[in-house]
Amino acid sequence: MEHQTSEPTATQQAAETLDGWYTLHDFRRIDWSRLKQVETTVRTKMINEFQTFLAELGQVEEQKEGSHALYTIIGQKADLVLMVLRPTMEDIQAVEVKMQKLDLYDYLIPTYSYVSVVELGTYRGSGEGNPYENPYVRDRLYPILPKSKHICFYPMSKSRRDGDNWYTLSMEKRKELMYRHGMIGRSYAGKIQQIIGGSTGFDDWEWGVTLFANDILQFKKIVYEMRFDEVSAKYGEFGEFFIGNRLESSELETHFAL
Ligand code: 76R
Repeated sequence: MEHQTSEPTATQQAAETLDGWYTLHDFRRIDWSRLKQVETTVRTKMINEFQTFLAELGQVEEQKEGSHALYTIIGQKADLVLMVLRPTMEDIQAVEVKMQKLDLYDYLIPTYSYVSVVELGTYRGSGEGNPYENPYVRDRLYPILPKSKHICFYPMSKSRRDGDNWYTLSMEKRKELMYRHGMIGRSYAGKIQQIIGGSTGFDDWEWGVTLFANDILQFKKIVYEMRFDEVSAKYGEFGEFFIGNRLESSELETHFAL
């Protein structure tokens, strides 16, 4: 008896990703009431120690062995975020441990953190040859973070609801949808820089989205516009949003002045 060809199963081809530097977003609240009890000279010393730490991170960035960014956070979810990128998760942890040993960090209370790895999708193909040797790809996988005035961070997943399950869509369909997503994204060229961190298996959501802009209103515009695009409208599920302003190391004395 002729063997019947089996029906295509619901299992779809997984998207291939290119993975770059590991990433930690470390959100902290400033414990002002305790900090107010610290003598000015002691506080200044703590800030200087923090500035030395930031200068060390700056040296790593100059060697192109990682990158970091310090921003304030507006609203009550946190007061500061330090975003750090490093080649390995061990390097990430080393920065985390070093940071936690700083005297100032006795007064910076953890409120949220996010762990991911810089990810590029290959829905548009990954070009000729080894993509990890392509300079354009390398610049995006191992990015030196922009010095933009503002940051926006939020975690998100793609839905697995019956009817709207991203993970049961065919590769062809996902490619088509991601193409449209990319086109919207590109219309923000020069206004928004985005870093997508893949976090499936690493943290509670599937991606961490970090956006940088000099005009803070562009965050609202791009996120709103994407909400009408099928990828986000039907399949996007979002966590908490954090936005903030760039905080230079040289501004820390003023920022912490009482
Ligand atoms: O064109 C390309 O080469 C890149 C295409 C591209 C991919 C594969 C792209 C472009 N993104 C991709 C993947 Mn994106 N992105 C988001 C958000 O709030 C929302 O609704 C969504 C949050 C924003 C604002 C954004 C911006 N992107 C992804 C993925 C992984 C999906 C997967 O693999 O299933 C997510 C979760 C995601 C989410 N995207 C762009 C942007 C911008 C600005 C671009 C254009 C960037 C450029 O061309 O340089």
